[in-house]
Order: sequence, then C-alpha cells, then structure tokens
Amino acid sequence: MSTRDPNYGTVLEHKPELKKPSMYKVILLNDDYTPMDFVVYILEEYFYKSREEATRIMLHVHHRGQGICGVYPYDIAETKVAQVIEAARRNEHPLQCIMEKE
Ligand code: NFA
Repeated sequence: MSTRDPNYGTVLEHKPELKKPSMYKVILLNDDYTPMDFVVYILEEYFYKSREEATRIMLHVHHRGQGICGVYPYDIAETKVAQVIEAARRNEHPLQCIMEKE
C-alpha cells in the first residue's frame, strides 16, 4: 500500500454501539456549621428537589456524613459542584460538595 492509498490509516472496523457517557454522583458532605435550612435551600434551588425530598436528603447527610444529591454526566455534575461551593462561599458557610464516578 502506498501513502497515496486513499484509505491509508482509515479504520475499517468500528464498534457496533457507542459507549454511554459515564455518570457522576454529586455528593454533599456534612459539617457542624452550615444551617440545615441552607442545605434544604441548596437542594431545592440547584437539584430541583421538593421541600420533602430536600429535607430527607439533608437529614441523611446530617446523620450519615454524606449523601447523593443527583447523578449527572460529567459537565453537569461539575457545574452543580461549582454552583454549590460558590453559593456556600457567598453565604460564608463551609458546606462542601464533591463528585464521584458512579
Ligand atoms: N450538620 C449541620 C448542622 O447540624 C447541618 C448540615 C446538614 C450540614 C447537611 C451540611 C450538610 N447544622
């Protein structure tokens, strides 16, 4: 095959299916100072939870140390984490949020 071959370097086989994008858990971490009401507000405002669901997740984090707010593709999870950390910073609360591959 010469380098003039129009198919030089072309991959002739391909996988029959595309891989699904990896999903990432967005996790809130407990601390001793962030007010419970603020955590409920974060869950309503950024994760679109009902007041009841937000309260359930907040109490889970409070009692167990951490809890899942939602599961998203990488870019969305990254944005949620940044939004939570920035809102906490603006309000001078130490609330922390991380993402973890599912
Ligand atoms: N532990 C915090 C308090 O007692 C409440 C809290 C819940 C903080 C969930 C962070 C996450 N005020």
